[in-house]
Amino acid sequence: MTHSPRGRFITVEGQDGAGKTTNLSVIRDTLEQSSIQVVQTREPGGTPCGEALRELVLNRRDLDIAPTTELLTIFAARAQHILQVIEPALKSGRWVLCDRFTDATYAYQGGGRGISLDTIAVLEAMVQGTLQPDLTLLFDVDIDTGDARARQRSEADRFESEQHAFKRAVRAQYLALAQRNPQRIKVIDAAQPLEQVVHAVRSQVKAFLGTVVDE
Ligand code: T5A
Repeated sequence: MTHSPRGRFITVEGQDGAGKTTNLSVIRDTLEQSSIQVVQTREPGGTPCGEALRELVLNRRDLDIAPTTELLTIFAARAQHILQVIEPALKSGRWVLCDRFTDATYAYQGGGRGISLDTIAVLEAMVQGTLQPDLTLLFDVDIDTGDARARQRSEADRFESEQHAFKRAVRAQYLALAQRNPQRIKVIDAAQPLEQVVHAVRSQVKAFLGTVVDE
């Protein structure tokens, strides 16, 4: 019996309104042009249970949700997502393209809410074991531009309604993560016109494909 090689795990990250969602199709197209089967998903969410938990943490403005409750809810959704979607896809040789993953937890719950990064690391180890993305594209943009773009797209959720200081801390934490993990996290200057962002995204994905083919 032959086994397919394990798939690769690609995540996109960034502040609200940075342009992640817009560029998911660019990443997907670039992979599919190389005949790679892609499972596209998102966090929080990606399973029926995870989507219900997403609704709770993003949109239930009527509830007073403590930071620890928010953190545990996001990891609860992640546990379900890994079990039902991410691991089965990777094991079957498909690639997983995920709109946000645990870097977002470090940025929003760590940077934004001020939860200790060590606490997040404990939950990360418990829920993920050794699972980590192989490539992360971090869309970085100044906060005013991100806010303006997010506003033009939809009504603000619980995170988009946060103050400037929260958003500054989120961005700073994302950039710190990129500095600590330069092999995995590639920063895209998302303040550029869309055409240039798309070009940068394609280049990063092709460079990553080159490393996979060369293995
Ligand atoms: N969260 C998530 C946590 O707190 N912890 C966690 O662990 C996780 C996983 C999820 C929220 O949950 C939080 C963080 C988030 O607040 P989400 O679904 O990721 O939210 O966010 P969305 O609301 O779907 O999307 P974003 O607000 O993040 O925006 P995007 O996807 O970055 O931006 P996008 O692509 O929708 O673009 C916004 C607008 O800008 C335009 C687009 O056309 C669109 O209209 N645009 C550009 N315009 C000009 N130039 C460019 N270069 C442009 N790029 C995009």
